[in-house]
Amino acid sequence: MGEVKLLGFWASPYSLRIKEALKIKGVDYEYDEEDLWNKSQQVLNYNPVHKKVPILVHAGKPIAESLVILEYTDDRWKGNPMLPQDPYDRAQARFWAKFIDDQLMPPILTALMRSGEIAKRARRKAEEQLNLLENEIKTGNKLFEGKGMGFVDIVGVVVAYWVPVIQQAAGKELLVQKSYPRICSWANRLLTCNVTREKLPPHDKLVSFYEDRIAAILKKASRL
Ligand SMILES: N[C@@H](CCC(=O)N[C@@H](CS)C(=O)NCC(=O)O)C(=O)O
Repeated sequence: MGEVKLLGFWASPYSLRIKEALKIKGVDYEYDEEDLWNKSQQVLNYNPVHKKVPILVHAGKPIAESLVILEYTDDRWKGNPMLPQDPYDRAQARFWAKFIDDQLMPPILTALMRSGEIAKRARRKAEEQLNLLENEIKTGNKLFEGKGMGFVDIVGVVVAYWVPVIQQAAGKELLVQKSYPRICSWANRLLTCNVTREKLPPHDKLVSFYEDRIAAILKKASRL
């Protein structure tokens, strides 16, 4: 099948997805920890478009973007499928994964990591999106049952682990049990799964990483 290498970053929720997927598939790989403030030539060569990690290199060929890598991994190593088998269910899984990355996380991150009017506006948007997800889970959508780690579950770990960490680092509350009980139950199920628990970055180290990031972002914004 060829050699597998993952270029990642310890605090990256996107890198974690690929670590989980490779674990689920039972694929051995070499791991290169990247310095995102001093990117290696491999990152620039393998992902010239975004210059971001994760990047999976399989038999010398690079694949970038976590959702694309997850699909590649599922197609390439057939055991323990992550996407559902039924075409409609697969489409739904892709839809909700994209929703999490494109619609839900950006306003949450802005609400938590910025200040003032920008944060306030983002918070309203984030609440709207969280309500959409809460209502979707309420309909009984099977993708959020959190039984085993499917495609949407793996993507959802960013909501389950990173959002509470960033909330703590920012000293703000947004995703809370009393407002979003179904999202929080799903998140708790994801975090009790062994594959997730084994791979998560250490909690306190991650909080302090985000405290520094938030301080840097706010300092930069105050100079503008
Ligand atoms: N949409 C990308 C996001 C990846 C991403 O944002 N990676 C961050 C680390 S968490 C990165 O490499 N940042 C470097 C940079 O922005 O220059 C994915 O799903 O893989």
